[in-house]
Amino acid sequence: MSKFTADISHPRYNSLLNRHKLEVAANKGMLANSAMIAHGRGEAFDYLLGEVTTSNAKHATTNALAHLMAGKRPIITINGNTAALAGKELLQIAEAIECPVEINIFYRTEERIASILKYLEQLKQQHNITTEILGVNPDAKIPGLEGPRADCCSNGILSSDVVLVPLEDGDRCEALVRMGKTVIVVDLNPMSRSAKMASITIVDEITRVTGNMIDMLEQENPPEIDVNFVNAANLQQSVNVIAARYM
Ligand code: PTJ
Repeated sequence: MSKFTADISHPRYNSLLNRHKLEVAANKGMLANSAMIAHGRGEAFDYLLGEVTTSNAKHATTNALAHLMAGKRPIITINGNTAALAGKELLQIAEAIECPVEINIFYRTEERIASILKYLEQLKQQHNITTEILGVNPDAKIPGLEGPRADCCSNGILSSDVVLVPLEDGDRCEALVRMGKTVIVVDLNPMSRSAKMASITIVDEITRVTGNMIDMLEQENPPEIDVNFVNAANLQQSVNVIAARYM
């Protein structure tokens, strides 16, 4: 496996670092075969957005965090890509808002679950995190989905009221919305089905989102729910940012 050698002054440092994190995770067996394709699609949209957190994305992040903090049974789900890119930060956010995380992968194999679990347990130890990790022994199904992608935990996703599902598949996002949950998606593509289906879509790169959430959690004033938030308008703002950059 190649060693990460890029200099922090490199203009594409973060992009190169994220690619390296995925390379390492792939070697550990954490990722789906199509993980790099999904990441490449994300990178393409990030390039169009200017590789920065736009003001509407920041607002969506604030609103999402406020909903998670106000939830009765919030949950943060972690798949292969998000474990690799932002596993530590997602665990830290869950610790701060006192909710569990659930490993919830689209291309489910027991080998991948075990590999992701091992990685997250190591992060917990290294960073003194006590957050519970669910998802290893699913005992429930997300209604309306077929096969292993429906698997979930009754004390996790199934009974949650607010669910953060970064880089989620459109079908599963739709099924969670049908269950009446507040579904928060992170997706760089403002036109994806997940982005359109979710209650709140953060059109931003997952490592920037988790960094922003951690900054917000460290601030004195807690984030506030925006009762007037309209997700379609938020998505349109991201599309407008892209259009304005290339006109
Ligand atoms: O670990 P698994 O089995 O759950 O599989 C995870 C992937 C991501 C492979 C799986 O969920 C998948 O195939 O996802 P999709 O349907 O390709 O959707 C991924 C979406 O995430 C795309 O719309 C990308 O634009 C977006 N995306 C990719 N990388 C990032 C991202 N959004 C934010 N930050 C990223 N780093």
